[in-house]
Amino acid sequence: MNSLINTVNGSYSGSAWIGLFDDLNSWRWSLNNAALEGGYKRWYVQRPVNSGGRSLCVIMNTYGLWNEYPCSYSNHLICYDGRENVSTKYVYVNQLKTWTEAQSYCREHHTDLISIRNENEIHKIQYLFKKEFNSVWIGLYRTRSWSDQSNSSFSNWRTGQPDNAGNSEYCTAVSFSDSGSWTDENCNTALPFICYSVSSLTSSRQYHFVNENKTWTEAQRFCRQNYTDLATIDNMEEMKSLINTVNGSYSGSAWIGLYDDVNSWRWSLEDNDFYQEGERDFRNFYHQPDNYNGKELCVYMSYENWFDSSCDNKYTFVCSDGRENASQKYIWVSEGRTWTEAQSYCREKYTDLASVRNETEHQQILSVSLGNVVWIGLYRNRLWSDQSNSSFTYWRQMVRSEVAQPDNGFNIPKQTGHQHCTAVSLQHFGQWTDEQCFNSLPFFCYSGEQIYNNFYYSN
Ligand SMILES: [Ca+2]
Ligand SMILES: [Ca+2]
Ligand SMILES: [Ca+2]
Repeated sequence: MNSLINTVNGSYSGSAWIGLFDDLNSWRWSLNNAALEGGYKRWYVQRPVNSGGRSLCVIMNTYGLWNEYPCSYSNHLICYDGRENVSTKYVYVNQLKTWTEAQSYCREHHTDLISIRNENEIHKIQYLFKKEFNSVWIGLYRTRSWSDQSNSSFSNWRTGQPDNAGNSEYCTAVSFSDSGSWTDENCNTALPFICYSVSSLTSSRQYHFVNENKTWTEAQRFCRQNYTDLATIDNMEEMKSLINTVNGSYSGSAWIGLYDDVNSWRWSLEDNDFYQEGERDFRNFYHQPDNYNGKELCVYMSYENWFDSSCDNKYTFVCSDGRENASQKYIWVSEGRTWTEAQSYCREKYTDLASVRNETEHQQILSVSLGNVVWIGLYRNRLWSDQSNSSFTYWRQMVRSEVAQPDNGFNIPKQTGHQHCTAVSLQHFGQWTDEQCFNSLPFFCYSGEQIYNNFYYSN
């Protein structure tokens, strides 16, 4: 925070954006940190709005309906007990606690705060309401998110903030008139902003080679317990430094933190206000996605059906135009382009590649594209175990008869479609291959964190 304030150095005394925002779709259950999105919901109102700016926890009323509620208020609670030898699965706790205190209490005495995944579970706990007539904490909560998906929990709110004035303040600004304290503001306000970059000079990522055979998940657990995480690699310098830790002592394959999650689809158009609850999750895949050759990270529509496909294929595409004076909502572009080229074209001329939020839009897009194969805005990236967003890759290229990596086990019996984790191949200069995650391999951890202290003020 001090380093950020120094960047501006007194040259500006208003407010400027930082990366913290409030995502209304980010509800999670305390138990296993399971995401609510796409699951069973019982909201009292159509959609929570974070009224008051601090309503990031959830109470259930006597009718079993849910409502957002400030986490620092006190309520009774219901714990869930998942232990095998326990006969009472749901325990009403007749004590007043804040949400965090309630979570600690349940974790200490039982398993966790209650999760509710279907109507049946509501029926099971209804008798608890008949006895008591208070609202109770349930395990549903969320936290504000950082733009770079980092999980910093530091905050520096000004007194009385965040307040979500007018239920329209979901982004965060630093106020330089008030020694850098934070306020929540309407995201559509135009303000100067602060970016950051990570300079390799300030990177303190130390790699550690662990010469024990483990599955990818076991290796991840080991690294998180003993270091920071499985290795993330940002550039060729770091790749060299990682190889040097082996120092010729091993010449096979070893895990790094990169993996492929076939459910990590996102829309090119990210605007939160554009999607109502559940609308990000509309899909119409047909026997897909299968990531058939390991490179299928973009989605096209062919008639009714969606397919994942290599982003380098050239297809016609559908842009969306969200501007107020737009004459058409969807525009079919009949020229074949790669997915990335199509995205650039749509962003330049209209708003973005088309998102499909429901069956009505699905039909509208079908009708403008006249039955052609078209790219839509759905895509994904491989992910790093530590959630860093490094886009560096060092895949093994095609050599003679070997297929280029990643290949998702293309043409290898029993492996086709099952290679979701990434290994460094030390016999091949450290180049990467995708492998089955349950293979047992040595692995690379890292310790230390990137120090994000290069701030840039937009002025
Ligand atoms: Ca505010
Ligand atoms: Ca496919
Ligand atoms: Ca492979």
